[in-house]
Amino acid sequence: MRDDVRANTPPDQRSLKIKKRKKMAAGIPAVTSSLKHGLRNMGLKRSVKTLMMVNQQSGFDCPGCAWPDPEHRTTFEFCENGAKAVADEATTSRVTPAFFAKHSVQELAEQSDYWLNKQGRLTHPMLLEKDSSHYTPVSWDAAFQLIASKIDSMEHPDRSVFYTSGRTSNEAAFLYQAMVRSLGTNNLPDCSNMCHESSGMGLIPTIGIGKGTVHLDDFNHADVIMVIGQNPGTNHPRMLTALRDAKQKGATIIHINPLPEAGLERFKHPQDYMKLNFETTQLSDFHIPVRMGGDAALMKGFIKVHAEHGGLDHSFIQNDTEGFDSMIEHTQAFSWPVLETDSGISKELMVEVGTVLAKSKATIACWAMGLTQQPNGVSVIQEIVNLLLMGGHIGRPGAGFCPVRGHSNVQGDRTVGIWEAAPPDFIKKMEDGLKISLPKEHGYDVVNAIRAMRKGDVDVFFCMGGNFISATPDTLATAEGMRKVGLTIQVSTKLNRSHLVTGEQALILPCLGRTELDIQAEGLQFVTVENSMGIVHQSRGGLQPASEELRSEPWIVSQLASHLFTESPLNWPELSGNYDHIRDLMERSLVGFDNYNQRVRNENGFLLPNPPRDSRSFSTPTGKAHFTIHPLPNVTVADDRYVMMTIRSHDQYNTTIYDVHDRYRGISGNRRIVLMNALDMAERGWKNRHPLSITSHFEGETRHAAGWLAVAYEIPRKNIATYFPEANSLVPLNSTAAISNTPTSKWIEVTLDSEKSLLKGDEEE
Ligand SMILES: Nc1nc2c(c(=O)[nH]1)N[C@H]1C(S)=C(S)[C@@H](COP(=O)(O)OP(=O)(O)OC[C@H]3O[C@@H](n4cnc5c(=O)[nH]c(N)nc54)[C@H](O)[C@@H]3O)O[C@H]1N2
Ligand SMILES: Nc1nc2c(c(=O)[nH]1)N[C@H]1C(S)=C(S)[C@@H](COP(=O)(O)OP(=O)(O)OC[C@H]3O[C@@H](n4cnc5c(=O)[nH]c(N)nc54)[C@H](O)[C@@H]3O)O[C@H]1N2
Ligand SMILES: [Mo]
Repeated sequence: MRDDVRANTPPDQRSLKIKKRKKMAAGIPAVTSSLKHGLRNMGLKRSVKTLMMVNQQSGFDCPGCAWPDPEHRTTFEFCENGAKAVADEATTSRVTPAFFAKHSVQELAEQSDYWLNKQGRLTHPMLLEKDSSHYTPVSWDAAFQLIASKIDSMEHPDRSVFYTSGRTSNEAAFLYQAMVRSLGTNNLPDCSNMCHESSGMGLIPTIGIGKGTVHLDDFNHADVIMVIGQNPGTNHPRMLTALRDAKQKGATIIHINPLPEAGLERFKHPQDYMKLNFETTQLSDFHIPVRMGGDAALMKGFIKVHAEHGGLDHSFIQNDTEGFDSMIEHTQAFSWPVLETDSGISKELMVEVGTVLAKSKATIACWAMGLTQQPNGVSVIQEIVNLLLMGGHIGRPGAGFCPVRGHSNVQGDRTVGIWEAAPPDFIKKMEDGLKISLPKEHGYDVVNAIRAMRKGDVDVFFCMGGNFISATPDTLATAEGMRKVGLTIQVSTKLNRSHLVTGEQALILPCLGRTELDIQAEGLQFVTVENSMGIVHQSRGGLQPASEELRSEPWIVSQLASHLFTESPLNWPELSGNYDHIRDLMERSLVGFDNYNQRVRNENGFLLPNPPRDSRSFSTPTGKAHFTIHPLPNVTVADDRYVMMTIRSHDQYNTTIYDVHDRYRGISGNRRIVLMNALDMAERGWKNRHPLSITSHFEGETRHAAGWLAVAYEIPRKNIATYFPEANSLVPLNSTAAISNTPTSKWIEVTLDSEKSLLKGDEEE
């Protein structure tokens, strides 16, 4: 019966409304939208109480994104979308055992992601037995016994896989990886594999660290800030404040994106209304509507201009880098017509902007998924490294690299050991700290974990947060793999599709969220997180937990570990009784965490070491920063094909759909839409709302999804955009970026076909 559970998001049949897209981000609509979501989910008193704690030194870290907090904070240190993320967790609705008794898994699987999330917080551990139609309550102890017995009966520890999403605290993530590695496997895939993996893989060999090299204050000293493949108005709204401040101090902002995303055109800080300041700031000086995948050609164009216009930091190039001459020689060989065709940008614009870059005394490059989820995600980031190294834009005020992280603690999780391919020196230090011998062979990343499931090689699949089935590529293929697993376990706060597309047996373990009080054996606890700029700080919730049956993530790990290991040098239950004990263990097992318990109690936390930023030193094998050489990716597709990117709307947090609107892009009422160039539509005689089906093509295979509506939009020709996760069934599992193995969610070759009308009347607005 469970075999026909739908793995995809059912089409939302509500009628699509199309308005002109917005040019300005934030402002009054943002204030009303935060309030609306707060009031709807939490009521007035709880909204005020909760929102006043967000990102305060004594409050909790916003689960919205990983953008850092300023040292001097206002009472309202959150944005519209952070407020939505908080309201979503602090909702007063509940998913109880009675709810699961009423609805079969099959029934729930037919609901949309929006509906599932709206049902509220999970309250009890629940078990789905083999061949049964309903989840039933289970005790925590019985749940741990079931997992332990399954793990015990495995032929090899590598038949278990442990996924992590990026909201998990440092303490929980550290204990979790210690448990998994003690078990004898490095199968630790995480959301990073689908997110900024390409950034890490691009930066480690070139500058010796897989993280950004700027402080928030660097934005106040930059001449030029590039924002590449990123939509901060929606996904990192507080970044707009930093850009506005930089702009007011004279920085030039260059926005490189196939779409003209709202926040970068005009920005109005919502808090300015309270100061009766009604002016808006134009943020970007240049919008470069690069065609999808064209950034490598664009960067090569900038490098050529840079080389011709001077602005080279000769002593830095000479003393601290390698490979400059061959990189320049290689880049000069690309002709302008080739660079123009591949980037979709004229030589004039490349020269104009390249000249601005060449003159800059301090440049920051920011980027996100528009680059990392491309087939050439790693090498295009290394082209940015080439560009910035030429001018010595690293390790000095106002300059450096800023990969803008997504999940609020995704960077911290990696720092403390959530890494399927951790290097030997990291494992060695971990072994010394834990006094346990750990496996050395690399484990599965996300894509390889799915492949292993499909081959029947996985008996136990444990998810520390996230929504694996909806976040991963190739939904139907992943669902097929998931159903071959013996036991799947989800540690979650909210109901999602991963609770409905499961292994033979499935467990839901409900946990505390960021907003909630966390009381353990030795009293009230706080956790710590690391933001996008390497600052580790505290986070403490203040709300009563959504149910008495909720447990903290560190407690869940320590209890499971106690059931798994009869003998262990670690006293697991004691560790989670007081998180200071976990932090002491982390101090011994990780680099950069000296006096952890003391330093993290500083008001603004502490900074992790970052050699390129702190001392312009590079932990590469040669001790120097490296210029690298890359061919141009092939961005040309057959005449009848389009290239599709899958992006976020303004009303979602990854797979969590808050509502069916995308305010800035002027779209509401339906998420199964295809943004398309008006000329491409005209060529096929299509108008707004024209019904379509999409077929993706990869290595001779096709994947098909029906029930989409065309929307004319400012997007380069032959490029189209759809929303994640609806379009994930079209992303081929094997289509991944070279080296990082990240699914190419921003580069999917597709054909489009007319469908019979889904709606009455196809009239245009
Ligand atoms: N409110 C909210 N906040 C979030 C999230 C959320 O879902 N909702 N998600 C969080 C997470 S985990 C992450 S990783 C971040 C994601 O933050 P973003 O990376 O901003 O998210 P996407 O919507 O994937 O947008 C990618 C951008 O890349 C552009 N793009 C696509 N292809 C190309 C290309 O070839 N070249 C260039 N130059 N640009 C391209 C798209 O037009 C789009 O503007 O946000 C985090 N914050
Ligand atoms: N096509 C396409 N696919 C993509 C992307 C894309 O741009 N396009 N983006 C990729 C990116 S960048 C990312 S990061 C991944 C995201 O992948 P995931 O991190 O796996 O997905 P989320 O949607 O963020 O996970 C949401 C779920 O997390 C649970 N949750 C929320 N808070 C907590 C908590 O505090 N603790 C625990 N234990 N659980 C919690 C809730 O149950 C919620 O339903 O998706 C990737 N997939
Ligand atoms: Mo992400």
